[in-house]
Amino acid sequence: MIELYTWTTPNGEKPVIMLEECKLSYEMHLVDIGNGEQHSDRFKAINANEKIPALVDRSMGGYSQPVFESGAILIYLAELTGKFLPQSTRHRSQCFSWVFFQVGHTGPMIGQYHHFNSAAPEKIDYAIERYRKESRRVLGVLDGHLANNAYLAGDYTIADMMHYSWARIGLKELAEDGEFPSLRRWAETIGARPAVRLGLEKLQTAKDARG
Ligand SMILES: N[C@@H](CCC(=O)N[C@@H](CS)C(=O)NCC(=O)O)C(=O)O
Repeated sequence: MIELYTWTTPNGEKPVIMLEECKLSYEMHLVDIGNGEQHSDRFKAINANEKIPALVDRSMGGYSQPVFESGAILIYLAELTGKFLPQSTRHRSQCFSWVFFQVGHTGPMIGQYHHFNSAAPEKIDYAIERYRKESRRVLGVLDGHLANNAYLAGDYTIADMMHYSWARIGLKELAEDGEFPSLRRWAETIGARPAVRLGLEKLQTAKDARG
């Protein structure tokens, strides 16, 4: 059985989407990061970095496989199932380029923008402007690529799953009406996928059940 440790955040949504896309059975364990549950000894044993998401695969026979970092989790599941990761080195490396672009740029820039603009106790104009500008640049990079491509790396892959939740937030918080049209078209396509809808619904239902 696969155990997923997650929460209702953009990084936490990615593995739920992938698990649903792969039709794998899994147990969802919510880790309320607002309450500091990511710092518990039990969770630290799974992810020493004390952040969601993390996964433990107990279906490996003699041992349990812990995996942390959303990118590593999606690659693990793609290798396990043979799905959503191209086979050829050429196409696989394109997919990894966009996966790592998400890990290094899309997530951190939009995440920092969101933090400084909406959560920080003090308004620091320099930080807000720095991350606003860089986030918008990243949204532009994605939009430019998607103007000529249906998905980020050939067919629908883990690169798209890595980006979906962050793109949704970026478009909501950082884009003017009608801006980044190709990214919007792509986000609507991904958001309409039954597995994406089901995964996000399950995650929200699990959180609501916690009260
Ligand atoms: N690069 C990591 C980022 C993970 C991350 O930042 N998780 C956040 C939630 S989206 C978290 O656990 N925050 C709690 C904390 O920082 O204490 C990944 O992609 O998995």
